[in-house]
Amino acid sequence: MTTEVATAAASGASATERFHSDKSPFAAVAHTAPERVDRLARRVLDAIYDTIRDEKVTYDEYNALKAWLINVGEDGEWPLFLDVWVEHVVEEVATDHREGSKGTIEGPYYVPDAPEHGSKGTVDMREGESGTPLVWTGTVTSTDGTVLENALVELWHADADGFYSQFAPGIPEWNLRGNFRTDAAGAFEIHTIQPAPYQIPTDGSCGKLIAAAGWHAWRPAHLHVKVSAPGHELLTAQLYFPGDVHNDDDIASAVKPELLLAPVPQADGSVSVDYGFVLDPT
Ligand code: MBD
Ligand code: FE
Repeated sequence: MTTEVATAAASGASATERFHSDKSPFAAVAHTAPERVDRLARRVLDAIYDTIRDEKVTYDEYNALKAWLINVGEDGEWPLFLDVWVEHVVEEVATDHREGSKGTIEGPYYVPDAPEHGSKGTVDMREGESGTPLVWTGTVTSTDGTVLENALVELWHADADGFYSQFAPGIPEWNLRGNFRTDAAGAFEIHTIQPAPYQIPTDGSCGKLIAAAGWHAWRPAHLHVKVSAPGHELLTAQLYFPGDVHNDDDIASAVKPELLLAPVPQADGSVSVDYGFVLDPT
C-alpha cells in the first residue's frame, strides 16, 4: 500500500488555488487613492531600510532573503506565511470596534459551501474517525440580546493527525467541515471530534524560516468557525481547549482568553461544550 504524504508544496498549492478562486481581492481596493498606496508602501519599505541599517544586513543575507521569498511563492506558501505571521494584527485592527464576541484569524484552510446539517447534526467524518467525540451546543444572538434565527455557523477543523480535508491528501472532500443553521431559539448543536494540535508544514519555506530562527511550528488544537446573519458583521473565530501546551505560544498568535472552551467530559467518553456567539449589527 502506498500512503500519500502531506507536503508543504501540495498544501501550499491548494491554499493558493483556494485564495485565487475567491472574488478578486483587488476589486475592493480599486478606488484607493494613490496617496494611501504611497504611504503604506513607503512605511513598509522604510521599516525594511531601518532593519538593514540598524542590523548591518550583509549581501549574503540579502541574497538569502531574495531566494527565500522566491521559494515561498514557488511552494505556494504565501497564504500560510501571511496568515501565520501577519493576519492576527489585521484582525485586531478590523474588529477593534466590536461589542459582540471576540474573533480571531481565518487562516488558509477555509472552504465555503460545506454540506448543510440544519440546526443539529454531525459533520461528515470517516468510519471510525479518531479523536474524542465532541458535542457543541450554543446560541447566536445580536448585541441587544435578540435571538438570531437561521444564522449560519460554518465549522472546519483538522483531524486527530492535524490534517485538513482538501489541503492534505487522502481525506474525503468535506471531512470535518460542515454548515449549521440556528433554530427559532437561535440554537445549534454540532457533533464532531476534538481536533489535535496542529503543526504547520515544516518541509517548505515557512518551515525553513522556523528552523533557521529556532522557533517551533505549532498551533494549539482549534475549531474554526464563521458565524453570519443578515444585518450583522461576519464573525470569524477559532475556539481552543484548556490545557493545550501551545495556547500560550501559538505560532500564529491567534489565541485570546475569550476563545477558550470549557469542555465537560461525559460518562460515555465524549466531551460536551457550550459556547455561543454575539454578533454586532452592521
Ligand atoms: C492553520 O490551521 C491555521 O489555522 C492557521 C491560522 C495557519 C496555519 C494553519
Ligand atoms: Fe487551523
